[in-house]
Amino acid sequence: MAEEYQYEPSASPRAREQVELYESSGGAQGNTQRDTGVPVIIITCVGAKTNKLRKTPVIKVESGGIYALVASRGGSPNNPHWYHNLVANPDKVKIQDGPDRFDVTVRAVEGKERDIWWDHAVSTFPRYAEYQEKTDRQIPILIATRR
Ligand code: F42
Repeated sequence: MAEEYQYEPSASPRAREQVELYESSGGAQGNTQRDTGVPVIIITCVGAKTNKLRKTPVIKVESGGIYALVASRGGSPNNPHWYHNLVANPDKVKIQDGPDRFDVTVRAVEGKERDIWWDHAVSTFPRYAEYQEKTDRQIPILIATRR
């Protein structure tokens, strides 16, 4: 996927630096959320508007090899851009989890299935519950499975 698209670093310095450290260390560094130590993965996706390659750190919420990508954006009123990218290009997504990098396909989850993943997400990273309190937006969850 990477050979077809031009990489555009995140506009967030924190996210951009974390991606650089994660990738340059082969996943050995930059692989936790800075003040909680909770593991982090890197999502690579294709821009919904620019068709550029985008890379974003998110919390590792995983069960049985399936990953839940929680579009919390700190509880802001709007979904993160990466969420729009994944919805627009669900088959042009990679995950890096530590040293492992692999292609995934993503899909949104709703209802009971979403509730189960939400509970797992909050038990992994309790701040998600605080973020949901901050906004009327229901924080979307996308499920990523290996291709
Ligand atoms: N964010 C989460 O939402 N969930 C998490 O679990 C999470 C964990 C996490 C852990 C560590 C860390 O350092 C950051 C973490 N973040 C988490 C923050 C996350 O990395 C992102 O910074 C945040 O979610 C915002 O994502 P964003 O995609 O909105 O990024 C902004 C900063 C950005 O890069 N904006 C670009 C810009 O130029 O303004 C545009 C990016 C883009 O993808 N544009 C698309 C395109 O076509 O190129 C269009 C997208 C559209 O909206 O159509």
